[in-house]
Amino acid sequence: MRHFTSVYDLPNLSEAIKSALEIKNNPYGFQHLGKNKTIILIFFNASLRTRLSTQKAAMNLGMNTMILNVNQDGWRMESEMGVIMDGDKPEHMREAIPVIGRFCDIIGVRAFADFESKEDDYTEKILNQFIDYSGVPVISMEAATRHPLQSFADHLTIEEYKTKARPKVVMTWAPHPKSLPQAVPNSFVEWMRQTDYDLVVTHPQGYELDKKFMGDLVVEYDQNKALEGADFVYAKNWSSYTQYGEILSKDRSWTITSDKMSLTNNAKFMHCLPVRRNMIVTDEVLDGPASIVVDEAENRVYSAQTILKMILEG
Ligand code: SN0
Repeated sequence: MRHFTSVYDLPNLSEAIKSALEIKNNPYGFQHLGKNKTIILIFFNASLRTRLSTQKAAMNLGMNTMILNVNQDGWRMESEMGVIMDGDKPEHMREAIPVIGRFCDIIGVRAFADFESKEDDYTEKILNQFIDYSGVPVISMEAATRHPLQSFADHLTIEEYKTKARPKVVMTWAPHPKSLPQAVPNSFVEWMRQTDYDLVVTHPQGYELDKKFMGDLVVEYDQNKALEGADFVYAKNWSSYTQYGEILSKDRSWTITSDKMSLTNNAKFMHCLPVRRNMIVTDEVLDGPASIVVDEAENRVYSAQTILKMILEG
């Protein structure tokens, strides 16, 4: 594996899960791999878990880490080719990326969808420039259309908590005040479809995800019906894909409450965080015994470490 941008980059998903569980049991067992190796983490957007867990994963492997917050500490970067650079962006990615590549062995990139162009977002314009110009392996720390390190941690968490071979996993849209990317739900669905779970997706009309991720999965538009018998409830907001970036609903009858959870098979509640309390989920559910969001976040370390280890092993 050279780059990691989606589940399809893994040579074998169940082996990767096994490896993550081994690393979790023995996190410092592979320190020799990272000696004198450097990872640079580039952030075009804010981060808490991704930044700290990826840095921790790199440290566990004996690597050095450098972090650049592009829009705060760096020059503003131009990404268009052929432009006359007479505006407010002094640096072009075409040079910046190969320069960064000379300073490190692996690059992690976070570049969310910015909703200015659906085409630029869905062709992963920024992430692909890093792949094309850096000369080193690139890992996605949430790009425009996917968040594979999150999905890997989510999968690992379900494997740890499941009490039957084929649990019912329900991904539900929930309301939010802002326009959020589709990366987390796209990636979660894509990842779950690689495993034999009973996956159900529920959302209001107009929130259909790109077919590329959904495949032939049929949406259940009735959230209560979807939640019946669920073993895991994975809540997430996203903005519309078809009416790109728009908020079509803030309907709080979709908020995950104790009443909604009582429809399930004593389900565990999951969310990638940060989570808007009493919009996405009530305090009662989030602070109650069903919530496994902190364990899920901890697994971000082991998912990142598994990927970095595979890349270091070449
Ligand atoms: C990001 C998203 O893709 O939904 C990152 C999730 C891991 N979430 C947000 O940007 C939340 C921002 C907010 O205002 O709640």
